Amino acid sequence: MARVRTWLQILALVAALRYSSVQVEAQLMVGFYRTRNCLYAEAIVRQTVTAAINDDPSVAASLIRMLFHDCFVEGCDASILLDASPQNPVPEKDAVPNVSIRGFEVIDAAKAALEKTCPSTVSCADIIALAARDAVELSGGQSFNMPTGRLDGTVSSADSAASSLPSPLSSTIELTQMFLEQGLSQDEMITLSGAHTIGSTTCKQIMSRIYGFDGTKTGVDPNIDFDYALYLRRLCPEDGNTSRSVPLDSVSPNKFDNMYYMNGITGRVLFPSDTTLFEDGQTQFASKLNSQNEDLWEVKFANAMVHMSSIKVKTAWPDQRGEVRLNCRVTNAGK
Ligand code: HEM
Ligand SMILES: *[C@@H]1O[C@H](CO)[C@@H](O)[C@H](O)[C@H]1NC(C)=O
Ligand SMILES: CC(=O)N[C@H]1CO[C@H](CO)[C@@H](O)[C@@H]1O
Repeated sequence: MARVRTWLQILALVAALRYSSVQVEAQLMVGFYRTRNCLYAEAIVRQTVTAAINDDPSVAASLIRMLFHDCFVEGCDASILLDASPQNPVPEKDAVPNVSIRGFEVIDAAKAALEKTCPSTVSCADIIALAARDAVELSGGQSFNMPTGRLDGTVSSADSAASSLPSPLSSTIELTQMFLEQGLSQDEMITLSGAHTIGSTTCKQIMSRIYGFDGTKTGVDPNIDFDYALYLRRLCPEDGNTSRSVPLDSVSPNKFDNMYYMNGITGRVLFPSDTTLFEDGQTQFASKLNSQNEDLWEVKFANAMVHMSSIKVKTAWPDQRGEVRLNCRVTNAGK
């Protein structure tokens, strides 16, 4: 009896998830702000992002990662932008995996420009999604339509960030599970990991793979190409400054191409969570395919970005959980 009840609960949950995701996708739409009298919403974001990237190309990677982190924690609702406040002393922004997200000032600049042209109209969540889309294209990736119509959330917590975001030490099974929990497939997980074709990390994140690695004479993780490890050791000397930056893709660090997968098949990716995609029998084949067919991967990447950016979006008016924030760093109630 208890077992039957459990099954019924699972079925009900599956039905509910289905229903809610269908509803959500029906409500986001390409060009939403044209229907809200804000013809130039996307152009204004684009202009701001272009200026920021011209000024500092490394901003592109941060903006793409920002969308990933926003969407995986409480849905794509700009919760990642909220600053600490007395009511919410430890927001998502301050969670451990978030330490290095940058680019908040680009979102602020776009929001300020939008508030002048279309007051209280364009959500911060949509700005994040559009900025990430533009960052892909401006770094040489595919251009694609990004549906809009998200509302901004009113909750943000470091705890949920810590539990929903994958760790760079995750295995294929763990990565797959975490993406599935967000409604994304294993293939989408592999496809989206290709974003590690731009951007950087710091030495401290990789030291344990290139020095004193357990059980090897060289001290290097045997899943890393040895010449690549020597190159990394030059960038990150053993007793040097571990805050120095290391490109995720050492071949074309600022170009949004499929080099991540080419690097991966030769053991030249940085995190265990990258390496596993090329070593595990479940993911090896798809990773290799992405290395061989850049056009296919670019299209899959665009589709997966659109899918990711629909995770648990808030679109219904009026709804206490959703609003168009006036300042992306605080909720309209001042929290
Ligand atoms: C599959 C699970 C993933 C893990 C475990 C992971 C982990 C990481 C880690 C540890 C960093 C370095 C952060 C730092 O040291 O500053 C990083 C950087 C980055 N990640 Fe991921 N990531 C994953 C998936 C994704 C996805 C889905 C995207 C976007 C679609 C993404 C985009 C990026 C970008 C662009 C950077 C460079 C950021 C910068 O230069 O500021 N990652 N990731
Ligand atoms: C370490 O490197 C970072 C980034 O390059 C720099 O900001 C910092 O000042 C350096 N610290 C020391 C002690 O040299
Ligand atoms: C730079 C930054 O915001 N660091 C924070 C990251 O998260 C830890 C743990 O919550 C905080 O102690 C840091 O201040």
